[in-house]
Amino acid sequence: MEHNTSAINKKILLVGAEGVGKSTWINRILNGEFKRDLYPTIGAEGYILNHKQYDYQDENFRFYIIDCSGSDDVFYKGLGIKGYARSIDALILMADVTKPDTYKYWSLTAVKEIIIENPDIVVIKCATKGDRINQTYKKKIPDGTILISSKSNYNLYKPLDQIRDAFTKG
Ligand SMILES: Nc1nc2c(ncn2[C@@H]2O[C@H](COP(=O)(O)OP(=O)(O)O)[C@@H](O)[C@H]2O)c(=O)[nH]1
Ligand SMILES: [Mg+2]
Repeated sequence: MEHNTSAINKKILLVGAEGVGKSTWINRILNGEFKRDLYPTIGAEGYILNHKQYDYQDENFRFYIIDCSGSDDVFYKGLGIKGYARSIDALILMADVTKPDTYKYWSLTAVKEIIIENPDIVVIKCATKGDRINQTYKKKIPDGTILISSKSNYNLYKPLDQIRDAFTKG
């Protein structure tokens, strides 16, 4: 049993439209592979990410990531994602760079309310499938969005780096 009183745990809520690549991204980090045939996420699934999956230099740093289903009827309009937002430290908003419509999820009422009700959280905007970028898609990326690819590994850890930096750098 590992007992560590100085462990830093940060809870992250990961949201975005269905099919943008949320589960694929987590799986890429946890298992080091790009899998095409993940089951669709039902409800929400939690994953612990520690220095074994990702070299933080600091062994005490751990993320608890909640991967939310992207099914909007169930999850974004009703009780949905807000129930999982309790005591979060960060919110990752994910979209698919090849489907600009998926940026709209970032301004759904439930998402806006999470940000209003948790004013101290770190909010990270991130567009997936960067391996399929072209000029048209590029123009539609909102300001401040990190482009990533779980396929090519491009910027794979950058969303987590930014969250960690927000809590470790003064
Ligand atoms: N080309 C490409 N496809 C991706 C990438 N990330 C995810 N996908 C594909 O997008 C589809 C949906 O991914 P999934 O993780 O289930 O999306 P989720 O609903 O947001 O969890 C799958 O077919 C993935 O293989 C990526 O970085 N590049
Ligand atoms: Mg999923």
